[in-house]
Amino acid sequence: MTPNLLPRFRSALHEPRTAVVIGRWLGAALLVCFLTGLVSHALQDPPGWLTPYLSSRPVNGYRVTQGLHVITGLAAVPLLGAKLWTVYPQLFAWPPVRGVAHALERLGIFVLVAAMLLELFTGLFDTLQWYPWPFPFRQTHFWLAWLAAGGLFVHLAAKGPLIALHWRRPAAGLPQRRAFLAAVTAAVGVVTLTTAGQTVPFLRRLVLLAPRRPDLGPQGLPVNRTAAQAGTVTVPADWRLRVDGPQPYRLSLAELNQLPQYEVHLPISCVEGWSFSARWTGVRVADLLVRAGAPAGSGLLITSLEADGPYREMRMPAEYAVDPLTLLALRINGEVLTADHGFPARIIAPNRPGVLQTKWVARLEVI
Ligand SMILES: Nc1nc2c(c(=O)[nH]1)N[C@H]1C(S)=C(S)[C@@H](COP(=O)(O)O)O[C@H]1N2
Ligand SMILES: [Mo]
Repeated sequence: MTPNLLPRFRSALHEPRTAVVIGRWLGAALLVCFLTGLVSHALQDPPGWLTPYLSSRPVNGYRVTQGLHVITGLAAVPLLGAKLWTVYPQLFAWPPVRGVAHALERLGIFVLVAAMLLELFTGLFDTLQWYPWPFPFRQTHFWLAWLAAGGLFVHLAAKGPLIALHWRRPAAGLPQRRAFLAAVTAAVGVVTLTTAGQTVPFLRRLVLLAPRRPDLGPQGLPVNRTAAQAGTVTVPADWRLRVDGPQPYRLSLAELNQLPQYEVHLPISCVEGWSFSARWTGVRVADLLVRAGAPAGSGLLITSLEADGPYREMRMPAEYAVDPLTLLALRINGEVLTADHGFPARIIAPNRPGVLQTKWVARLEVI
C-alpha cells in the first residue's frame, strides 16, 4: 500500500512518451557535446599517441567544435530540466526498491543524474569564469563526462524496451504534451539564440545572455586574463625574445620588426565558447625555428613572461610550428598589441584552443 504522505502528481505528462521525445533531443545534444568535448581535450592536452594525428587544418576547426560544445551544453540545461520534471515522480515510487536489479537501476540513475547535473553546471560556470569549487575544472569536467556517459549507457540499456515501445508517435497525441514540447523548444531556442552569437557572427546582435560580447574589449577583442591579472606582466625595457635550440639567439623587438612580416586572419577561440577573428601581423614561427637550426619535426616549448599561471608554458607540436600561418604576432588589426593582448609578442596559430595562444612570449625552445 502506498503511504498517504507521498505527494500526488496530477499532470498527464509524467509518462514515457514525453520522456522519450525529450530524451531524444537531450541525447542528441549530449552526444555532440561529448564528442566535441573530447576534441577539445585532445587539442588542448594531446596524449603522446595522438600527436602525429594533430592537424592545424581546418583553420577554424576549433572555433566550430568548441562553439558547438558550448551551444549544445547550454541547450542541454533546459532539456535536462524538462526531462527531470517529466520523470521525477518516479523518485517517490513505492516500494522504493523491488529487488536487487531495481536497486541497482535506481543507483545507476542517481549516479547519472548527479554526474550530469555537475557536468552541466561546472561547464556553465566555466563559461562565466566563476570557479567556486576547490577541484580543478578541466580534469573534473573530463572524468564526470565519462561517468555520465557510462551512467547513460546503463540507463538506455535498462530502459531500452520502454523506449522502443514509445519511440513512435501514438495515434492520438495529448494536447498538453504538444504545448509542453513547444515550451521546451522555445526555451532551448531562446537560450541558443541569445548565446550562440558569441561565436556565430550573424547572431552577434542577439547575444543577450552570453557571458561575453566577442567584439568588446581593447582592440576589438575580449581579454580573459589581463596583464594585471597575470601579475602585471612587466616587460623589461631591454626585452629580447630568447630562442633556444642548436643555434640559440636573441632578438629585440626592433629586430623582430625588421624580419619578414606576414599577415594572417585567424580567430581566438576560447574554450569558454566565444571566438573572434582578427588580422594578425608578425614573424613566422617556422622562420624562427629554421634560424635556430631546429631539425625537421621539432616542436616547441613556449614560455611567457607571466610569473606563474596555468598558461605560462605551452607546448607546440611540430604540426603547428611549421605551419606558415603560425605567427609570433606583434600586431593585431594593424596596431601594436596592447599589454592585455600580449605585448610585446604573442602566439597565434590555426585550429588551436585560445588557452594555447600564449601572450607575453619570453622564450621559444626547440624540443
Ligand atoms: N601567458 C598567457 N597567455 C594566454 C592566457 C594567459 O592566461 N596567459 N590566456 C589565454 C586564453 S584562455 C585566451 S582565450 C587567449 C585570449 O586572448 P586575448 O586576451 O588576446 O583575447 O589568450 C590566451 N593566452
Ligand atoms: Mo580562453
